[in-house]
Amino acid sequence: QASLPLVVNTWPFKSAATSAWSVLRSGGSVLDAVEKGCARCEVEQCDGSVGFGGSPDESGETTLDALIMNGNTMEVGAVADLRRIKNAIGVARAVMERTEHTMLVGEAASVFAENMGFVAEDLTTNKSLNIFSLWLKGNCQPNYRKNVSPDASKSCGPYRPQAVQTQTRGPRHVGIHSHDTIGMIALDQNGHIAAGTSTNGLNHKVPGRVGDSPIIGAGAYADGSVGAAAATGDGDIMMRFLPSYLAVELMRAGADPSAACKSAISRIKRHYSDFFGAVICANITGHYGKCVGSQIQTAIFFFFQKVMTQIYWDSR
Ligand code: SD4
Repeated sequence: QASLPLVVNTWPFKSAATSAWSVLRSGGSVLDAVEKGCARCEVEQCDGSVGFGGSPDESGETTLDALIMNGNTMEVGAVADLRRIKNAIGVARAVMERTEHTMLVGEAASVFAENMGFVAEDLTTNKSLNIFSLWLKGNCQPNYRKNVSPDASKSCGPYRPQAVQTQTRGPRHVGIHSHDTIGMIALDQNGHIAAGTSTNGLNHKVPGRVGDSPIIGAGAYADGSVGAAAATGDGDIMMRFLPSYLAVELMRAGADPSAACKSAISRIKRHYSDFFGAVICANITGHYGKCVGSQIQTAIFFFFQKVMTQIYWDSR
């Protein structure tokens, strides 16, 4: 199974894998591969969940989260709640390479990006407007709020807190078509490894919401002496468990990539049995694995088939 170099990513985003692959084949770095691969999805708006024009929040705006990590230098760049800039993974890389910081967020991150030469554009599209207006017509049910008053739950915010708890969150909000972040791992023949993510988060999220994807150790993690991992799924739950970090640490302790992914998912399922998500792992010898966690039995098979795209280049 092991073969180097290696590109592994979540979901059947083949053109992203192909882009990353061609970078490695032409001698490019693993960072370039991850950036190009994820950027390809940002341009193609993979599954509507990566890049512009997807997942409008409660105010109709699309905001982006992304992360890139160099497993050999342990440098990281991340951007969260990014507005008006399409190339979130590029901005994440600029945070890593053009600042001493690790993460920038929100409006200030967008201003930083503009200063770095990224073009400011409206991330809204007809599709995102349509998703948003359908939601408005459905009385703006607050998908991700709890403890809101019944009245408030039937009108668009601002939502008022209330003593009586209204459980609004449930499996209906998570599933194969509402969570399709790209998470990517690239490994070259010299043992260089990098990981990254890019997403537009969740439909109808509360403005300002940041998911797991840009959180180091949650959305992705890489360590050049061990391997890397990346996650996709219900970020509000996943980020509580740092599954990518956990998977890398398990591989460090000797677990093979499949077992490491499985343990990272099991840790979450112990607390949230209806959680939906997946982790992909690769070690520096080029072995890789995946694990999908879901209560939606009918979705597992479908999801399982499609969760990972991998391309090898056999140098022989
Ligand atoms: C998030 N984890 O923002 C992301 C969404 C996702 O596959 O993974 N989609 O919660």
